[in-house]
Amino acid sequence: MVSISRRMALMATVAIAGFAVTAAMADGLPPLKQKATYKVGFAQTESNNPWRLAQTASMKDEAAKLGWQLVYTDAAGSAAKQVADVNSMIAQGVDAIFLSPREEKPLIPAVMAAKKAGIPLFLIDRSVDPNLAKAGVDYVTFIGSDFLLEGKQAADWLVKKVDGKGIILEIEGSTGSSPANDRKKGFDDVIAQNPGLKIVASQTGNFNRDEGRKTAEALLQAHPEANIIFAHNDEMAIGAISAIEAAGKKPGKDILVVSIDGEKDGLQAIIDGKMGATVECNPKFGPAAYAAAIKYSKGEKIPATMTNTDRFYDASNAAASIADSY
Ligand code: GYE
Repeated sequence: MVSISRRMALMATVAIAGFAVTAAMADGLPPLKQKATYKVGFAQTESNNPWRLAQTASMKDEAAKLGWQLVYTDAAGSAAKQVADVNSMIAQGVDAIFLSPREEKPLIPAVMAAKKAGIPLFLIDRSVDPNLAKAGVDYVTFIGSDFLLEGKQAADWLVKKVDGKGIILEIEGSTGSSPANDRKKGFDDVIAQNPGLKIVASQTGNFNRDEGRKTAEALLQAHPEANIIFAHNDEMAIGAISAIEAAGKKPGKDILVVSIDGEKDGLQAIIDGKMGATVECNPKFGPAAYAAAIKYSKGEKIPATMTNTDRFYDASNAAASIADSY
């Protein structure tokens, strides 16, 4: 009750003063002033894989095209550092913040600090716990892929490919991150509906190649009967392919590999017959991220979620797609 009447009072004051009521004001989000140029922050999670490098390049290139100043930080895989990075952007007085939150819960304080400081924040690529911070209320919007759908698409492909039968090892992304949580749920839910398929182990490989390789190595030893590996990203899938080969087995033959991202090395693994398929997760956020900020500055209503449309790669299109991959 209190918040509704306060909101109405605010809207009434704004109307009396003769200003346009922007979506931002009505929703309690900090507005973004219309300016010829901006100083914005991009808080990256880490830079240890091609996906991250492609994302950073896209954010930097697009800022340069627009003539905006970009304050760039790299949390080097630490959620605590990423919170500190966002606080430092706030202290530097940026106009808006683009955040790829490493994990769903630890980045909540960063989202809330930006809101409190009156700086609009846009989540790109990863999200935060929706029970603790709300899109359109605590931050402007989430722009990214549908991770549940990615997991589901990987599983659907597999079910068809192996005719509903197989023993699966799952290599998860960084623990507590939204893509790891949702890809697992999307994948596991489909597998649970197929009694001939069984996930015998599921462990993190932290979204990187070497940890993916080590996790695959341990799981292959513990479960020599496994004939399928689902990895939450291509880097870990490629690590797993090395582990399969080191165990004296043939990736793509003895063990089917399916993953997510669509990076160059992933597509090459498909071309080489070592990986079956990968669901695209596009890292090139620059154009969509800054376009959303410009729209927002004009007081236009921004949807709480802006979902990227991604492709699916297998042997039928990997070769044709590799040139514009990263
Ligand atoms: O799949 C992975 C990266 O957050 C969607 O993180 C992203 C994931 C992507 O490190 O390769």
